[in-house]
Amino acid sequence: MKKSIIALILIPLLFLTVLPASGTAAKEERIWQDESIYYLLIDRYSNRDNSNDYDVDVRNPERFHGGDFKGIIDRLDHIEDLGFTTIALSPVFANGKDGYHGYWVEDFYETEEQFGSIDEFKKLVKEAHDRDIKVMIDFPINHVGTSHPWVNDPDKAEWFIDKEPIETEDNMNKDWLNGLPALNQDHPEVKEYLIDAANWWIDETNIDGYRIEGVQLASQNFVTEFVSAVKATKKDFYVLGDVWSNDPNEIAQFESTGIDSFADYPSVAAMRDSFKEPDVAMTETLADLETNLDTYENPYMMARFLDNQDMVRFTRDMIELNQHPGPRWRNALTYLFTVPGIPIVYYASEIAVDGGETPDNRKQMDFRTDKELIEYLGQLSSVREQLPSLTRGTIEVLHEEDGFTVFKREYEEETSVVVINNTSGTKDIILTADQLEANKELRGLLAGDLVKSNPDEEYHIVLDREEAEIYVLTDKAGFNLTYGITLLAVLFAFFLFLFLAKRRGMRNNKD
Ligand SMILES: [Ca+2]
Ligand SMILES: [Ca+2]
Repeated sequence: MKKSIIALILIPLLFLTVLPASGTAAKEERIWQDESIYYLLIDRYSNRDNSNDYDVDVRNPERFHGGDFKGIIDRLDHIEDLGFTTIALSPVFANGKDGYHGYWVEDFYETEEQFGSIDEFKKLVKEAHDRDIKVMIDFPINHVGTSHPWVNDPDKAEWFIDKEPIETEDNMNKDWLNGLPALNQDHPEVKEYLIDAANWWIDETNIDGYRIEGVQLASQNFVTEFVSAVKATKKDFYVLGDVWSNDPNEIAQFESTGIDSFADYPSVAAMRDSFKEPDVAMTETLADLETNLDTYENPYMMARFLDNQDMVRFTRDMIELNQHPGPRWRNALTYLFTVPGIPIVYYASEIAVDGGETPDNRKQMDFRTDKELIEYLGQLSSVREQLPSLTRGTIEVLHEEDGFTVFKREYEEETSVVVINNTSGTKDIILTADQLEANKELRGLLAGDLVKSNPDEEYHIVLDREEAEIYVLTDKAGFNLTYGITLLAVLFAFFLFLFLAKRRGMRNNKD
């Protein structure tokens, strides 16, 4: 029959019109610079086993609150919803009394009994891996707790540099290090012990990385040997270093140790200033970005963050200015997730938790609050995962004015454009053919905005106050769409004609 022949021709044509347009780079194997890290304090995250709450006082911020490995396992859904690809944990090792933060180690071969058993920890790693989430832990290389048996062992006197308080930079607030015995890492037995223990945890539990605090306090020969040893133990093993400095040149000096990533302390202050309120020029923040690209050997591996367990929480900056934290965090996170570098988000950022100086910045996680930021982070993570240009691409700032920022990322065939309107009014911008390839379209992946290049080969982007959008440049679907609509109209007219003809025929028969 004529009707079915036409349908057979038309239907495949219709399908062709809805095929996705090209423009995104081919999916490649995940590398560390593609990761996004969620850092949490085990004790403050989730308590799902009361049988290990031996010395807990939830009203005292300087004591254990009861969080454990089982609690984290039960919250893996939450972390997966946020889209993080790596979880970083505070130290898991057995600690002395009130060592809730994990830095008062008394045994490098045992888990802290209040966090759970090593089997529970292994289960946590396995369940995270089953969800394609990596797990890294803090490995304290510089100090042990005062209750560590070595401290009072006369045979181990040379294992320590001294037992005097360690002076640290005041602004970094490393209070728990003060008074801790410092290890003599150049002593061959100490070096061997720490490296053996680090390798043992990798072999035993299959973790994916270590975070090292206070790299600048350590023997650099030791750090170099430590890093090369752990990297030889597991393929793609990752080491993140914390150098407490606001000077990029000082941090860059430690790149020769082989550490993969460094916490980007120098960028934090300007970034917080840029996003704690609207209408602030991004000049300094964008200059920091440029400095990173110029200074570091691996700028794309710099670990970028807005706050951590040693800082006043970012939310506090907003509250002090009577700003609503939601939009502030959304814009800041959009920036953090779309510029070169690995984002590290400190737990409870997703609920915009407030907190002052340590230990007030280590509050108990609350899972029963507002979901707004949680959903946004999930979306942001998914866009970052979809677009390799955001983690691997070049960056070019196209526009910046008082918090309205537009930048372009390019990787292989993929071009993305990030627009952040961190101002108190609607903003628009015209991107010209010399900034962006003409005759294509920009597809927004956060809010679903669509911008086509106009007859003058320009893209006119309009964004509401405090909103952000991440666009990917794709071939115009416009022609296909019009074609599809036309085909649908033709089909509809055809069937309508058949229907009317049939009805007319029936009527004629009746007559
Ligand atoms: Ca517990
Ligand atoms: Ca203990």
